[in-house]
Amino acid sequence: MRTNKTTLPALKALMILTMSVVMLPDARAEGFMVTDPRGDDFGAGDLVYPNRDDMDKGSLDLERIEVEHRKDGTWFKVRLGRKIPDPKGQLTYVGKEPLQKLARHGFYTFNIDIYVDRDRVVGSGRTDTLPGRKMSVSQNDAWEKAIVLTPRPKVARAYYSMFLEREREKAIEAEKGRVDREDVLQAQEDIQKEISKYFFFPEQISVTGRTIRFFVPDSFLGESASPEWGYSVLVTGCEVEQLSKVVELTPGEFNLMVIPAARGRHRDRFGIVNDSDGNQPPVIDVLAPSIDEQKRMLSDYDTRVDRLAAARAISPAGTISEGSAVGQGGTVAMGTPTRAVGGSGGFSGVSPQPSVRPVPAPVPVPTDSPEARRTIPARLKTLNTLRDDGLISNEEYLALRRKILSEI
Ligand SMILES: [Ca+2]
Ligand SMILES: [Ca+2]
Repeated sequence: MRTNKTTLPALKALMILTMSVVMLPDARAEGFMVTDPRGDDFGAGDLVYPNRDDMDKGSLDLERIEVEHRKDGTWFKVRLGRKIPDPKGQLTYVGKEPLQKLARHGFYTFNIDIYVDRDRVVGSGRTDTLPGRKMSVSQNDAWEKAIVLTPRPKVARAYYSMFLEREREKAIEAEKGRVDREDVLQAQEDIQKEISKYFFFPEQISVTGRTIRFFVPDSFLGESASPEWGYSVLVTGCEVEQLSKVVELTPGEFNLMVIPAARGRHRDRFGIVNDSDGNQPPVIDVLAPSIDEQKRMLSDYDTRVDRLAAARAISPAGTISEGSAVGQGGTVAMGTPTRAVGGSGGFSGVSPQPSVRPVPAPVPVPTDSPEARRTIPARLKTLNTLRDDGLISNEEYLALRRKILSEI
């Protein structure tokens, strides 16, 4: 390798390899694995699957995650409790188009979010999760990077951008009473940068039986995924078609492709049975050391004070977060600012958030006014691109376009 032809990537790989070997030879070279209890695909205990042919007990049951290191990144291999249904041969619910056109990566029924706590310092990092999960991540495990495995990665990213643009616009208006063109452009640029820094939506994906593999480059994680980091993993049902009811670009209601949960039994939702609370997260399975711990995690929330159920991370090497000795409550404040996105005006919050509460109270925003629509052309442009690339169906295009234009 040490010839004139040595390329930069090769050097980088060599450096990473050398570093890895020094830091943790075996684990880095061979990867690692974590397991989750079987049969706990019921959220806090009382979530039942929608009444549909392609989902049943076991379908979204996380069983294990294997991590394999490769030259330029990490392969995550997740095994579920049942064979993963193929979009091939299925039709969309609305419009009856081939589902495969929209869900191009061999799966369509679930999302897996992995929030990665790299530094293991209590209160250092973000504690929000993507819209629709109705969860936070514990301060103990505040994250630096999020991997979002979803059947339509490009669309998910675009919808999330549009959501943040609108949130940001409202925050700007609340702050200075108007939104100028340069504000919009700046906001768009910031949002793209922030999403790229914090979120990765894998597109190298393969499905075999009940296992799904996906690749995350080192350029995103900074290095190969380490067993010393913390991983908070949430499994949700995927609302693969963004029907008009889901495409609510309204703060507090926007849901990024998650099948919601509601009392009773439904075709298009997860059911909540046994009179358990209707506000529980629609998260079917969470990586946890035991079923009891999962139940505790998912039922520990309080809507009166906007306290969300907080996910706890698993560190495969058992690395305890610095500063967490005091207790498991996850409310100890430490140096680095935390960030929270949901309802708080997006990423722009450069000012440190007090880290006592996982999610700050929403910033009061004005109701829609003629001023609060500057990002509409930008969002319509994004929408046109998605349609032109064949990534969204015509029904989705029309529904979302109507929604955006109705803001005028
Ligand atoms: Ca499980
Ligand atoms: Ca962290």
